[in-house]
Amino acid sequence: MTLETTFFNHTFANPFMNASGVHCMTVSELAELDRSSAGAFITKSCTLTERAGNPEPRYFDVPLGSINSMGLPNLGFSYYLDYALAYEKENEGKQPLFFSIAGMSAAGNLEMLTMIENSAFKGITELNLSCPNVPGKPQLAYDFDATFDLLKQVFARFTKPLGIKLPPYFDFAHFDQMAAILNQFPLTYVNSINSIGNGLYIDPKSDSVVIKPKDGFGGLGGEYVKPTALANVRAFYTRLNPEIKIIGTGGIRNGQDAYEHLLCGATMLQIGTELHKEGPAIFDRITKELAVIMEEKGYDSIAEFRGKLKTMNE
Ligand code: RRO
Repeated sequence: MTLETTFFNHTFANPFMNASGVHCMTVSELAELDRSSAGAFITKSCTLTERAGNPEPRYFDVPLGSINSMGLPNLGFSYYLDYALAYEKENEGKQPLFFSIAGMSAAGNLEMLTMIENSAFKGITELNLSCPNVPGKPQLAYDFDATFDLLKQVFARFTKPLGIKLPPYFDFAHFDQMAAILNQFPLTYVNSINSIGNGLYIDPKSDSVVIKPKDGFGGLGGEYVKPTALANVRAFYTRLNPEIKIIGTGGIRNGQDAYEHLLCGATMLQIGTELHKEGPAIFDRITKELAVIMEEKGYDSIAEFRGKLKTMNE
């Protein structure tokens, strides 16, 4: 029995990764992910220049998940590109690195992509179109025309492997429209979902919000979001060209959650809220739990059940 997963011409030991933003801001956090049992890992979404992000408290664990309004704090594009190039030099032949960018404008994204294109970077770039937390900046992927225009410009200059991080959608019309746009581009993957934007959590004792930015509004993660994440993974798996793989993110806390994302069609799996709660040791626990479920069901590999969700009309 194996959890090995082939994605972008590479066989990863297992499908698990961190979700960008969790445990990946600094070189020392990234080194901990590298030493963990995760099959791969990704850097914090970055901007051209360093950002302090929103005022604290800006991340809060709640009983059914988390709420955050980090506001894109990061150490700047060059910090992560320098790390990525050094990592690749030291780890030739190891699994490719995922590199997340989230420009403050289309021009910022195109500038970072041009620098990645012209660098020696050999890994996979994730373009985050779904940060819900920068005051005054709506999530780009909720604007279908702007998403199409940006991807057109991106693929006119960028030839390395590229995936995009999407927000959750909640209507079949939106799944259809977004899939029709994405199918026009040679994307390596689509990552669904980012946090459910702009939730509001109230502390019952104090009658107060629990994070400071945006009067308490923030992106939801964890148990709250799993059904929405599974729906988005399934909706894109059944609509996108098969060359475009799906990374499933949202509400993965245990082996069963991971198994469900794989049944819906995900190839790689990312963990945010639960990684924040447990630290990188989660990857040991969850790989074992997934292996136990596969054994109970008689599967030797993920490929045997990926995408094979049953519906009631068959
Ligand atoms: O930094 C953040 O506030 C943040 C980002 Br960029 C994102 O993509 N998703 C999220 O929940 N928080």
